[in-house]
Amino acid sequence: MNKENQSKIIELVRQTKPLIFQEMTHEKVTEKGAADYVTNVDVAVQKYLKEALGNEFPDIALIAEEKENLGMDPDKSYWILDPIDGTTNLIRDYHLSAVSLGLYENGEITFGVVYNPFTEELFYGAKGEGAYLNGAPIQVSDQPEFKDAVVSFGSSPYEKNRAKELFPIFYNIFMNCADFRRTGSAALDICYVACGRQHAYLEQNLKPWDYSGASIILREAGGTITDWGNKELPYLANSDILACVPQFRKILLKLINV
Ligand code: LIP
Repeated sequence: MNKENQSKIIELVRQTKPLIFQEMTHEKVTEKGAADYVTNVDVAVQKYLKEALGNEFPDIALIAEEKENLGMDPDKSYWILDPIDGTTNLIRDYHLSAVSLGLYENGEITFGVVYNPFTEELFYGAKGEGAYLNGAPIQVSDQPEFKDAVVSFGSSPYEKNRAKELFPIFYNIFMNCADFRRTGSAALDICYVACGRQHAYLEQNLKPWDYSGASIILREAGGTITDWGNKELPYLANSDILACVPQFRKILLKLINV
């Protein structure tokens, strides 16, 4: 993706801000499942970006959260879009929600944008070209000691049946690090590792649109992201996510797989 097209995409994502604030003035919430919601804001942002990206890049198909995610062919190129990552946060006016967009081509994510219009923070990363926050280069933290690490976790609120297995793992990690965080947005959590605000983020069974856009941002900032078995991410399927600074990968894999 050349620089000119990167700027075009970033501008298209930025243009979701007035639409998001406009749609929030008449917010309508629909429950998709237990603790799983969609709003008119999610739907409007997805419709806008589907049209805008389709006009600019007609050869690239779309995979998106709201009913736009069937028949994924690994040989095709796709935009992988979460119109609002952190929908529960949006509904609660928590200001930790983001538009997350990734470009999937030849089996990998080569470009990603994550934009939080509430904090006016735009993260992006391009394969081999580094990662940026509002235009400034970002790097993961080089913190040496895990006892001083800040770790963020995802509680899988849509699948509370996992809690019995999950929380003992989180307990083990908590007892060995400095402290925990929970933002409620996987895309922002992964970007917060990329810019050094935290050292790791983990969650089970995330959807492609929750993790794809941010994954290239973390990698280009010097971080690592795999599933809980230390395997490459599928991008076109759900996956457990372990995103972290390289120096803590070994201890986290040990604590996860105790
Ligand atoms: C959310 C993720 C979050 C996770 C939630 C949900 P959504 O995405 O960002 O990390 O805990 O279960 O998957 O549904 O707001 O796009």
